[in-house]
Amino acid sequence: MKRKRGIHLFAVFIMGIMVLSKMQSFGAEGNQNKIVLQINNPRMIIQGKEMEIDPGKGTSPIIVKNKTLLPIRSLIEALGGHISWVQEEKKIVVLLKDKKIEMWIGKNTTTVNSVNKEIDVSPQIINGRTMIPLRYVIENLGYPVEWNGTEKKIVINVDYSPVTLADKEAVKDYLLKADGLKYDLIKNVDYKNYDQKANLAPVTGTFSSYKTALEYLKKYFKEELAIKEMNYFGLQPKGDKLYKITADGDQRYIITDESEVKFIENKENKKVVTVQKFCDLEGALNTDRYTIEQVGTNWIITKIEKLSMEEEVYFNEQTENVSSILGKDYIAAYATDWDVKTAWVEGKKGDGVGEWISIQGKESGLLEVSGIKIINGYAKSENLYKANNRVKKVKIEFSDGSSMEKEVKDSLMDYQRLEFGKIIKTKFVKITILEVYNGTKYEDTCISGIKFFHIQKF
Ligand SMILES: [Ca+2]
Ligand SMILES: [Ca+2]
Repeated sequence: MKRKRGIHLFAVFIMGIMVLSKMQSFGAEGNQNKIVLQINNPRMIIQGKEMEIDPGKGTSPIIVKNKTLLPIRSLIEALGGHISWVQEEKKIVVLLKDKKIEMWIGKNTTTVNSVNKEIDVSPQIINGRTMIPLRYVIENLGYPVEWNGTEKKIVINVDYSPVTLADKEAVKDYLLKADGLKYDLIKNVDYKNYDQKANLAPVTGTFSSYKTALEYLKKYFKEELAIKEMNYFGLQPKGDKLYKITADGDQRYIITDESEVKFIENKENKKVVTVQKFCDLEGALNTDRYTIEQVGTNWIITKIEKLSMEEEVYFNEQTENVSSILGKDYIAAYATDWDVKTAWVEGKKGDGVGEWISIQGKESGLLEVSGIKIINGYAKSENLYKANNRVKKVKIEFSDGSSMEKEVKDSLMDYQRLEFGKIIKTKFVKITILEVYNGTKYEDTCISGIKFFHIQKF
């Protein structure tokens, strides 16, 4: 799902040279996701393509009372929108996606989706051309605008599609759907088989019960696939916990956490709200910050910033050592085999305190690791989970000599995150059992899954 940003840079660079006399630094910023304009320059770059702002007329953007004005038709049309002119009223109507902006020549009142808004510099006719305040229109369409005063350059970020939402609840709902736009595009796809849909981002949502979650999935998949989706991590229907289904590209998963969407910041008379999105791959926290602006009665996502990205990491030619096993069906490799139905089970008499598993790569290879994801206990079924011991506290050791102790929750089928709080470069990760939750039947301490993750901060 990563955009290919580099591909058009060379072409843009060449165009940049062609117009070098006018626009010294156009090329560098004229990338695929941006629109670049400059005061007194009749040309602009739209998503890698250079074109005239006002074809055949040579009109350039100008500044009036600190606001940039220009003929805006080409720009709006290049964005996929439409402009109309109502002669009787001297009215300009801008339409783009679900946005409608009405402006009148010489008037300081406008409407944005039928809500009246004041504008400090009105549209005006200069030298026979209709000049429109750029920032006002673009920002109300939901795109952020940057102004570079030194180069008198305007950069519009069109890296994403602005999303308009009715209210805070809709914002929350949208963010819970993590990949809302893609989801909308593909939800009607008829998946012929399970594997085929694995590369798509199909379904997200939060549900109060297993049943409602399953009903939801059944809208998009055949019943058999919906059940398979629910069982992806061996989850069984269990009580009334909140079921959250979310998706990220090639993986789906179900977790039972509460919603993490929080409105964490309020400023400018509550017009801007910053929200953190958690995009949870087995509990991964790929954190984005969404800036939501309230425009009239609408909430518009105007900015998305990536704060951190988490990915799973593995030792090169990874191997496992353990202090003991219960038998050949409970070997060390079952802790790291990606199968929640298999487990490493220690083989010592008693609860296995002091038993350990060590995971390492080949010889000198260092892994940069930010934490461990662990599936506690024997997760094959709820009964087996309860019957056997789970780890409660572990010691984690690294090849640099450092170590830490971590509590592990007694929680079935979660990839629990044990974060180190920093990146550790290590040749091995050794996990020693310090305390256990006792099983109802056996003194065998089990771990069904261990993965490592690396967090990149931006
Ligand atoms: Ca396993
Ligand atoms: Ca034991």
